[in-house]
Amino acid sequence: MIKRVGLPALLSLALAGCSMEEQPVFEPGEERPGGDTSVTIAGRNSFSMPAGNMKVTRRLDFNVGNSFFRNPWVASPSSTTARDGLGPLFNTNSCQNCHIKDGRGHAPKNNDLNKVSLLMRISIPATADTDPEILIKDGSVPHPVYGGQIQDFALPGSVPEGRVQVRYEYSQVTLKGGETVELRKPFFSITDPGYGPLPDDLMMSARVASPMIGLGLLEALTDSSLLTYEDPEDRDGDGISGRANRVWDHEQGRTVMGRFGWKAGQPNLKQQNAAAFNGDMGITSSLFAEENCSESQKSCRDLLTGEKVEISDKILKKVTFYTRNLAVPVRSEARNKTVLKGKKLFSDIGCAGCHIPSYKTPRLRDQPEQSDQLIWPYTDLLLHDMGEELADHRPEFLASGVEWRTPPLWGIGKTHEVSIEATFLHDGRARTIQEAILWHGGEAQASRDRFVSMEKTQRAALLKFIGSL
Ligand code: HEC
Ligand code: HEC
Ligand SMILES: [Ca+2]
Ligand SMILES: [Ca+2]
Ligand SMILES: [Ca+2]
Repeated sequence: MIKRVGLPALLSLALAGCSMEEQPVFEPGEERPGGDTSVTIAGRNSFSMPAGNMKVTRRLDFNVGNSFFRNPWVASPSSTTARDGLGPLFNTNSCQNCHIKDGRGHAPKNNDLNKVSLLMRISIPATADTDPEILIKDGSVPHPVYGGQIQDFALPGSVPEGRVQVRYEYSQVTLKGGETVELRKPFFSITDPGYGPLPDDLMMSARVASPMIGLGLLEALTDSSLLTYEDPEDRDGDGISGRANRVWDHEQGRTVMGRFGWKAGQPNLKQQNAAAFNGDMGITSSLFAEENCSESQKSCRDLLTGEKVEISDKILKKVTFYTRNLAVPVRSEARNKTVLKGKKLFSDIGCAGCHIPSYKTPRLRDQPEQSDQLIWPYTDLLLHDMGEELADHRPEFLASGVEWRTPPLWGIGKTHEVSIEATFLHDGRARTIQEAILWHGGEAQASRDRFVSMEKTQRAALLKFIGSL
């Protein structure tokens, strides 16, 4: 595993210059980022395969989970009783509409966000009167009428909560050698509010759907293997702190480490999935039995059927099995010389300080696929201050308005094979991997600056390495 580059290491590197340059080395196993779960695959289905080490008998469950992830849910009552209960308020009618081909979503090109694989979380500032219980369990204060998320669709008879609009401002960055890169920064607003005016101090956080591969392996990691990278006071002086989010586990009824979502606001896949069914599709479950419309959203309330659990525990379990077992593709170019050069630069300039290359999963009795695997996700799942430019100014549990969870980079090179429209970063502002790097600020400012001031050939090697993941 590549060690984190501390300040002394960075200094000695700078002093050593080129003369002492070590040879980049291939590490055993790194071509199979998901260990034995990895699969050899390219093209549109790159993110849609079951874990390579899954027994045939378990594939049936994977396929059932897949059908509930992919197929549209419908309004109840309906003859399709296994998949009814959609709405009254919702963002779209299937998981796959946002997680396109099990990959990520994208930001809109034009002004109209409806039918785009992005969602808008909302909240209002906490005050002295805020019930502390709300902050402990929700992580932020929901709007009293609109809740914690804008649902921009509604069943006939009810009304959507609004339309999410975006406008971009463009700027240029000049890299060493004179090449320029255009960046675009999104500015979001909500128009046509369906349930009364929204306050001026509404906090908004636009989020693009994230890719679904390798999630069961990240869930399997022990807290302690991740917490070793926490350094909230930056005691090792490398400019990188990093701390875990602490979020509410609804099943256990206590606060635990957060792992999923762009701010690590969800503790595990079951809860993340149940929250998605409820928040994004209006499907209630034993975990989230309340529909996503508030008391004052009368046209929504009037349509409620009284059905408390629209997705059964049995089906939620299959969907969760599915989301745990989507395979990470094998890296075909992991031994390429330029790729290995880029890999070394990735650690030399500090990228690997947050995008931690590898871990071992523990032995797991009930999850043979994820058990005992050497994995290469390139994340620490911790929160980092990423600077003002990326800030959403909306807290989520311990995550402040400038903090984001380091996203895994495995499979990222296949993003555009899976969906040509896919975009990077939490709000999808980056159209390319290079743009995503150039937006890094805060704790990542120093490594971003070193990327800008590299020779063009070095930058190309670094990008080729990331493209090979
Ligand atoms: C409206 C678009 C949308 C729909 C529909 C949707 N998701 Fe998501 N999904 C997202 C976004 C956005 C995130 C990141 C959420 C965050 O940052 O809090 C996400 C995150 C996730 C994650 C965590 C991924 C990670 O790396 O942390 C899982 C798992 C997931 N969704 C599963 C589902 C399932 C299952 C469904 C269907 C019930 C679903 N999603 C439907 C947009 C969507
Ligand atoms: C201080 C921690 C940190 C460092 C250092 C860092 N990153 Fe990141 N990286 C992040 C976080 C956090 C995000 C997500 C930010 C967001 O979505 O707003 C991210 C996002 C990315 C993405 C986009 C991922 C996606 O799924 O959209 C890429 C690519 C990336 N980083 C590459 C790099 C490279 C290359 C370097 C070195 C030049 C680097 N990172 C250094 C924390 C870091
Ligand atoms: Ca419903
Ligand atoms: Ca809402
Ligand atoms: Ca540090």
